[in-house]
Amino acid sequence: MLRGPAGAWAVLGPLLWGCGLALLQGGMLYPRESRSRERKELDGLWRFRADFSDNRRQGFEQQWYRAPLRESGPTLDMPVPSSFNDVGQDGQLRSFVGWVWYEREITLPQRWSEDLGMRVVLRIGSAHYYAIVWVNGVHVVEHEGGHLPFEADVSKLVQSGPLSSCRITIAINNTLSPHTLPPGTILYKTDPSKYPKGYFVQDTKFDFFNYAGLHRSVLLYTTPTTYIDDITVTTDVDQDIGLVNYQIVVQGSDHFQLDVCLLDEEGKVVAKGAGAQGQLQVPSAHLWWPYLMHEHPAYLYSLEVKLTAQTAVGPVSDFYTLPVGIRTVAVTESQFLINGKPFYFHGVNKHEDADIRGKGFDWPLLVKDFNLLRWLGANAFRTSHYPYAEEVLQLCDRYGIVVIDESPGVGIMLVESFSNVSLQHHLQVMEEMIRRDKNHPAVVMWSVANEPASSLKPAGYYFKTLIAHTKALDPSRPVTFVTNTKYDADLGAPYVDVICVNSYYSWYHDYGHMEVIQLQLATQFENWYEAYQKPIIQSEYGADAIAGFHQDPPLMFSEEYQKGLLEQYHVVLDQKRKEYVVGELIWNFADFMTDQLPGRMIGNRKGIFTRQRQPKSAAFLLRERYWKLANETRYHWSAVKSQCVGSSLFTV
Ligand code: BDP
Repeated sequence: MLRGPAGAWAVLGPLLWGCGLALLQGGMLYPRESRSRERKELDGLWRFRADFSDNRRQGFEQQWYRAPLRESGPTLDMPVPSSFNDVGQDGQLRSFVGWVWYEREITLPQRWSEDLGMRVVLRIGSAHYYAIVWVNGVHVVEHEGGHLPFEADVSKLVQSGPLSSCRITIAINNTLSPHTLPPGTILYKTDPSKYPKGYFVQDTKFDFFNYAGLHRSVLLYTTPTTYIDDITVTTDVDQDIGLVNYQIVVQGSDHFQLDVCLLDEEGKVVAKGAGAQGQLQVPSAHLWWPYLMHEHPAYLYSLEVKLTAQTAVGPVSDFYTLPVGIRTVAVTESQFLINGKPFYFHGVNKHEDADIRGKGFDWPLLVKDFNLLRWLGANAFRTSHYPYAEEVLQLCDRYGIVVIDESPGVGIMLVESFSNVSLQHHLQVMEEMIRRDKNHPAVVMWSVANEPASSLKPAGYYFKTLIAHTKALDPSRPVTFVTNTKYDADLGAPYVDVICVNSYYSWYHDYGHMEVIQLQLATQFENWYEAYQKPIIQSEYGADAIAGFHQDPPLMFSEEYQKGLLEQYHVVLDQKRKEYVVGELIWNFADFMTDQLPGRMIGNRKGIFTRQRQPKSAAFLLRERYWKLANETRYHWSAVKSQCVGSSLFTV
């Protein structure tokens, strides 16, 4: 109802879903500069207008994309990347539901519009939730889903006339329906004694604020017209030989030559190959090890790909360099193995969330978060509850922070959200996510969902199909979803490789009674293991604490209670990790914004850091614990490494 250009969403949505996976063509390589590729970032101030008209469709009725936005009414300055919600003083804009319009006029380098051998691509890193894009008033692309990138080849538009400027208009709708990911419902409140005419609210079943807007960079980049479209790398190890299997897709010509070259961190060539697919062998390979597991974690090689082709406009070359980590991942009945060694996940769950910018990408925030993770001794996190920015995964590759990469399948509660329409879309999202993230060594497992209503009847078929499809797309990684359903009622659990279970003992039940945690947690683990004989990760546990609230004896919401609850969990985790528990991820790394609810005091306060990234008492507790755990599980460690942040906690 709120979505479409005169109802186009209602028509387009199902059309897209109907076509399903066949629609997804082409690669989604991260736009890197190279000798043949340039990029122009369009971050900064954009013009912005929210369509407050009753049906939210005035922008389509008046075709706001046809002329500069300022000509159809007043506009605001809006920073990109950022959520639009928290940058202003307007409460109505903060909670706005419907279409918002972004616009930016840019000047292109003359070469870009004149060189017909150049391909110009517009790439949008994330537009939450549904986006329609026009360039100079011409519709170029639409995309559903707020956490994954999409692109349009705009060469013809920028090369079609004397124009050196170009106007990009993006309409974005944040409305969530039972078939979106995450799902939501628009509730119309029709009692005239309580609500004004046409009153509605967006209802969701997930616990974070539905921030919206252009959350990641928008950019233009170039490639030659014959170009490297996709690269897929998988790795293996045979004795001490690293095996790098590669597959390259080229677009634009059938007559081309491909040369690949693998360089080590010193820039020395260690292997060479030719052709669209093959295997490179690296004797005495440096493996990619997680942070704190090895004296040289996160070793990255560089795969340099060179394409040469004959085209109508003459010979062309394209160059792309991909970081490659050589490592293996495997799961046994009771272990998670990286490079054949048992790996214990000791880390966090995160959110993309911060003051003012909401879910907008921000380098200082990102670097701060990684410095905190390393200070903490965390070796892993889950991208709860959606795929994070590509730059986040790049830093994980570089620092050795292991990732459970999660889809936006959070809050799947309604029976309708298990329908074929929803499933089809979920399959497509998994395809987009794997296409984007498949080459990151840091990503060791896919999570297709968080806390779905997996005891509902259709959940069995839904998860069986979803997980089988995910495995078919990427046979090299285990697949899971995160559950809070009882072990004997969960219809999706039979299909996962690792059981990821969330529990909040003595927080959402038995409030204030920390003395019951050990019994309840031990029972939880024993039940799950007996039922499935699969390794288990405690994928969430925690308690709210308002930073600076102190109570002794501990009371809920105090720092002491949060700490005390964690300590109770740790007793049992220490017993069960000797058997089959392979990880613990605290909920949450930092406090984060949610909808307004009686149980939420300006957001969720289960962070061990505040939203401003300052530690609560629990952060120091976890720091001690994680460094202790790291001491137990490192391999081939010959010396104390001074470059390790917090290395004073390391023993030799
Ligand atoms: C879990 C959810 C997470 C919530 C957390 C909580 O997975 O998104 O924020 O509970 O209630 O069930 O704090």
